[in-house]
Amino acid sequence: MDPGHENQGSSSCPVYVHNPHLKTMKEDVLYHFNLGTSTHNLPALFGDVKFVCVGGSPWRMKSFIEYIAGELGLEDPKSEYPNICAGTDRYAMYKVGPVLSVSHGMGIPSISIMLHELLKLLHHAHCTDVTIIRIGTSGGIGLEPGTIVITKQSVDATFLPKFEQVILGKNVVRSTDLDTELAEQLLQCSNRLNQFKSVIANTMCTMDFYEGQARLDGAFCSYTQEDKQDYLAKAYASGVRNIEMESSVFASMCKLSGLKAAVVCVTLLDRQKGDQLSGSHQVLHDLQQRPQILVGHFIKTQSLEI
Ligand code: R2B
Ligand code: URA
Repeated sequence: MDPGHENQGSSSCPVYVHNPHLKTMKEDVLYHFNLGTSTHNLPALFGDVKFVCVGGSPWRMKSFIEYIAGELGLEDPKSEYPNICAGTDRYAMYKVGPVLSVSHGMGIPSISIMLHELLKLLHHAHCTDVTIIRIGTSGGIGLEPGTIVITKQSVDATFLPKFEQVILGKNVVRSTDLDTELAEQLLQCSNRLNQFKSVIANTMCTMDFYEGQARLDGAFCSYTQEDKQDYLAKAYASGVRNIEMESSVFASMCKLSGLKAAVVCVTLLDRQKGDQLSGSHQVLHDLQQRPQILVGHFIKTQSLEI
């Protein structure tokens, strides 16, 4: 089913799932969130969600909800934002007004499990017109550290815009298209903010942080410094400006569900100049605030229009 077609002419877009088996189930247990359709009133808890932000670390996603609460003037007088998934330590989830903030851990398998349950949660809650943004960190190529990359296309380690997964022993290839209009809006937002540089470019999504990203500092390495530089130069020539570990499956799953999706990652270092993240804790912490500042500003401007 093509979500775009089904919705033509309609003003609100639901969150699609494509699984006939779900209808036959008496209840749906969202195990890794410790939530479920029989135990929780998902429409009452989540029906008003319009923006979902996901990011690797539980701590960062809590800090994001505190930040966005301030931006939207929705601060809790006690300033306490409970973790909605407190019954499990797999993922953390926070909500303020129309904004949901969820952690996804590191790598494709971790974010993929989280997204299956998140997309079902939004579907069961009857949410409509949801925008979802991954805020994260990455290694840059040929960019000043601290630059934000808003992903145009998420590409694999051969620089192709696709996500491949083995299902029933067969390779299934899915598209990694993201919303071009949303990317452009985020770039304009960054330009208006004028606090740091942002670019729209391709993001390479890898299965590993070390050899998968051509690092020379892992426990194993079978290539030379020249091989590494050659690979990064080829990535750069193909339009890649940053490398991270979740964007491909994020883009492919959000597209299948008909959500407007974007990936906003800060570059922590220039990979052509090094591999180790040796900046001070404070510097790295400050850089990690940038995607949150940009997306916070974007949500604020959009909320004023709702
Ligand atoms: C960026 O940073 C993490 C690795 O340090 C990984 O989750 C990613 O995509
Ligand atoms: N995250 C990555 O995946 N790679 C980096 O180099 C930095 C952060």
